[in-house]
Amino acid sequence: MTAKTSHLAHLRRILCAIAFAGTILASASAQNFVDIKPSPQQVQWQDLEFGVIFHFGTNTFLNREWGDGTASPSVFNPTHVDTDQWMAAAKSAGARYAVLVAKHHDGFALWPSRQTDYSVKASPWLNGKGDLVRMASDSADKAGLGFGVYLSPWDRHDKRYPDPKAYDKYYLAQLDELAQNYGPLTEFWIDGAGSAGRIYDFNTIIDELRTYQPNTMVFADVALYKNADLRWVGNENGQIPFENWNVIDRAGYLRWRPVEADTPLHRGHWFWHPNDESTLRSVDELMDIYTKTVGRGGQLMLGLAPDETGRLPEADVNRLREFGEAIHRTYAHDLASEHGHVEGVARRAAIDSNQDTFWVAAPSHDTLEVTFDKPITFDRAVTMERLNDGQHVEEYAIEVWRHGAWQTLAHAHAIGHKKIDIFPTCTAQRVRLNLISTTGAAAIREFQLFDGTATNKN
Ligand code: FUL
Repeated sequence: MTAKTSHLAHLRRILCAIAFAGTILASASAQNFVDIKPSPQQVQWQDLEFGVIFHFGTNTFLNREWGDGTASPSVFNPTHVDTDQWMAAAKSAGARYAVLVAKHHDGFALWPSRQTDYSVKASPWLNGKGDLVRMASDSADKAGLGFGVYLSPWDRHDKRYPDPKAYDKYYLAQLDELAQNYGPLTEFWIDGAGSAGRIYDFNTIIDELRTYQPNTMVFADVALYKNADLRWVGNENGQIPFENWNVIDRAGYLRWRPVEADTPLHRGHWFWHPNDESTLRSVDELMDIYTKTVGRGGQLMLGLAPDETGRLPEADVNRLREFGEAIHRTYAHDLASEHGHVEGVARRAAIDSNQDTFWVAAPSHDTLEVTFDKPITFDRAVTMERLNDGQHVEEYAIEVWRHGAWQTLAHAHAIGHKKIDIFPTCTAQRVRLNLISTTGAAAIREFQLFDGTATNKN
């Protein structure tokens, strides 16, 4: 090596070292909470707000919540499966997509999987020619709903389960069938129940899923799979009991992972049970759940259970419709957009009842004051942040001008996708959203005001 080449090699080494340090620095700075943004698919998914999940299988016929995997396929024999009815009912409640439990913990597959004998193929239903995943996805399509599947990792039937390698292969092959044959999947649900302590090769499994379904949002408990797109709220009561930040930290690994809160329409029951009318949630309970899930910036995933005939019980259908009507009635008249005035054109975008437009507030702190020609009476506010560039509001208040001062109606930290604040009914002529503290410039899609009590009085 000449002096010249060794000098060049030295220079190259230095440049490499600088580039390497730069990469480390760049990734270190990317690990700043405020820099984490959602993917376009996550933005789209968060706008869906409300989905339903259908549980139907051998448990439906055996009055059980968890099958042990020994039920004979002959028990699965619904007489009038009507997936159009399921989807119409979900739609009437206001749901925008439906997830089908394609395989629950009992291991019984609701589609004619080539990977096992334990499926609808072995049942008397439609002489073993039925495919419930096909029927449900077709009906969801027809109803204009997105479609997704749940494939339980915990499998109490399959004899490969004790052997992680063999079972992961089986699971992946089943997932392949679901990912390749039923159209685009809005969401793929990985349930953590029964899997404590078990390690699955989800990195490989999900890589495979993404090959065929690049836009599917993967839901999982953070403890089970940390690279999923969505996270479990941590309870099944239908509430988000914390300030809802979309970015979470898993030991220094920051990621945008919006929350989904799953809860069944029948308290404590995911599957249908005979004589179970008393567990059916009331409209008031459902509205409370809506406020505490969608109204806290998360996704509501409501569990629905067809009965042994394969239809949703009439009482459930009616309740879903009533729930949809109550949401509609409560949020029908946005007083801010109908009667409010704001200063300047830019602010108008936050009170135009159009989620596609938004107002960009000044960095760190700003206010949005809405004035009215006559006092308005209202009991709730709906505020939405545009999350495409991250979640920026750190502290805010909703205030009214009374007796010469601003008085607080609601005060909290996170707004996120959507925040519903309910307070004692109040009459005022000046109302404001006070962005007390924001990181960078917050973008507000909507600031809406409603009188929920008036609209629900009839
Ligand atoms: C849980 C399961 O154990 C329940 O049976 C149900 O499927 C629910 C949605 O998730 O973890």
